[in-house]
Amino acid sequence: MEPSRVAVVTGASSGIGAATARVLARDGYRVVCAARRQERIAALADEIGGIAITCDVTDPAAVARLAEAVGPRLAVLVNNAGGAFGLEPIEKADPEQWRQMYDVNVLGVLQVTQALLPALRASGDGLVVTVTSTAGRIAYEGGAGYTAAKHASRVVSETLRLELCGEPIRVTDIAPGMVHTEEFSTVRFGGDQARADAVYAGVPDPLVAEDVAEAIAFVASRPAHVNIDELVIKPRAQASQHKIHRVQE
Ligand code: 8X3
Repeated sequence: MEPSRVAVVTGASSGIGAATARVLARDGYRVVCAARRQERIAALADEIGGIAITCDVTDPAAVARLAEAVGPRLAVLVNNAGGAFGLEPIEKADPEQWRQMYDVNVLGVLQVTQALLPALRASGDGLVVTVTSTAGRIAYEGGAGYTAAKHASRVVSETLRLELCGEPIRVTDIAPGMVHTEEFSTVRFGGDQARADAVYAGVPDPLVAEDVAEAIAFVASRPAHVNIDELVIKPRAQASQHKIHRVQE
């Protein structure tokens, strides 16, 4: 691969985003690490020889600055920024949390993809990977705000593939199941660590961020004519959303 191939990873400050930035840098990409928390992405960019761009994907001005920093050509965009807020049933759900989830998981993907498509096209071999979730394929109690948003981002990805057919841009939806990252569940439960820990309690080996990052690197390393449409990745202990093997701790 040419050493100058550029990749953008949103939500690169932690978890799957940070792991993906590291793996793509290892594979020879110059990685633009985009996230809101400047200090974290600055340290990551230093570590991997990349570039840190402070960016809230829900802020159009910040996204425009990201596109400007990326420049005229881009090989890989990883739409990873996203998240879940709350686990209340529909009867009690907070519409503001739903709005935030739609904003970051759907409109964020829209805005970043719109801004970077010209550069992806200009590279002659572009790839858009969107990190959705198994939540984009199923429903579970208390999850409607998040699952609805992830279903939407999955459909955005599918539609983009249709719209770009015939152009030199591949489109992939990566759908992880249970991934034990430092922040996903803690953020979902507003910092309640006990509730966050309970999600993974007794699960022998949940996925870790690196498992998903390696899948993204695999997708990116396929020849230009090979489009991996979708990858659903779960730990062996998770046969479905409601069937998870747990051992007594
Ligand atoms: C995370 C998977 O099951 O918490 O995207 O919705 S789940």
